[in-house]
Amino acid sequence: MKTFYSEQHRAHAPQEEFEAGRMTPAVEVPERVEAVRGRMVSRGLGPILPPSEFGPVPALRIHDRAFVSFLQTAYARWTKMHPGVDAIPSVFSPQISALRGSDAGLRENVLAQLGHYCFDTGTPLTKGSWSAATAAVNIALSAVRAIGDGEPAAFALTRPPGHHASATQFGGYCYLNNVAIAAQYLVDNGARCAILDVDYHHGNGTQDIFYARDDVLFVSLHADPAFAYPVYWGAAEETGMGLGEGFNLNLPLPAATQWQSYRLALDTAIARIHAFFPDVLLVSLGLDTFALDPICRFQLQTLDYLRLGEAIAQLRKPTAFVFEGGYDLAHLAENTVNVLEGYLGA
Ligand code: SP5
Ligand code: ZN
Repeated sequence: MKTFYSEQHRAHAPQEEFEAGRMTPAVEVPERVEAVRGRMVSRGLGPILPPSEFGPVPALRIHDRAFVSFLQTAYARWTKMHPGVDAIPSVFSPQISALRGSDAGLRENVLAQLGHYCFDTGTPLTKGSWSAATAAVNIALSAVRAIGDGEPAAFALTRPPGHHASATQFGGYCYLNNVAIAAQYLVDNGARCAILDVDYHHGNGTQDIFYARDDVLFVSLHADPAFAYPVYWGAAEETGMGLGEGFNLNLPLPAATQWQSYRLALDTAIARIHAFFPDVLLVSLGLDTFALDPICRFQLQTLDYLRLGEAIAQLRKPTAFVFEGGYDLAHLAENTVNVLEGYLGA
């Protein structure tokens, strides 16, 4: 299996995020991807290749142009006012009903824009965030291009992750939605695709991007938003709208979910994907369902990830795995590679 990777991710190395009233050490750190890369090499899972350069157009098929140019330029503008600190919003844009016709703040003020284009305080915009985020997009695109060129499977070893980023907002450690951009690239090249999101957190950005569409199926297994981030999205009642009604499937699960019940939900997900007859499967591969994950509350074990890979392989579709969350540095690499080995061995 071809893995796509770039060392450009290291430019994005936030030290701290703001959560529950205080600064806490960042968990979405460069060591994550370096650990996975190391294990891909030691397990001999195939070549690790640099991404191709796709330019700005594929990301703009998904993201709002003003949002993208904000991400590109915001840190340089922010740092003039706040040298040496990462950009985290401290004020959030009012609901439209509360705006009295003036968007002056939004046009002029980087702080106002930050609270408009970002939806949480856990996703610092650093000096290197834009550079790393664009490399991640190229990695995801390279993986789906490899699929288009006939590879049965590919692994996009991306960071920062992407599935929380919508067309117009970043958050949840995500800036550009790697998997959504890759899916749109496939659609633009005539392929029908489904996205299976197995990250612990609901992929609210991906859901939002495809919510009114019937040409990309989004299926997500995640912690119930009643108790878990991103809290505003991920309920079972969110089934799509308009043309997209029935093409969004959320399978929220309780705290302490173990493999036995996870597997039942996974069977539901796989049946829905099967009925959609995709040409290509994209997997938002988060490993934060692991029992020892420091910020999550599921109970999957290391060997369960082999079974997860095998279950995905049952679909018998060309598959691009796109890396998302997973924060237990001691086991992340083994768990990730187990999914891929389970898939390849099935
Ligand atoms: C890609 C991805 O996995 N993003 C996750 C973003 C989660 N950010 C907020 C986490 C808040 C978790 N609070 C739990 C505290 C446990 N001590
Ligand atoms: Zn996650």
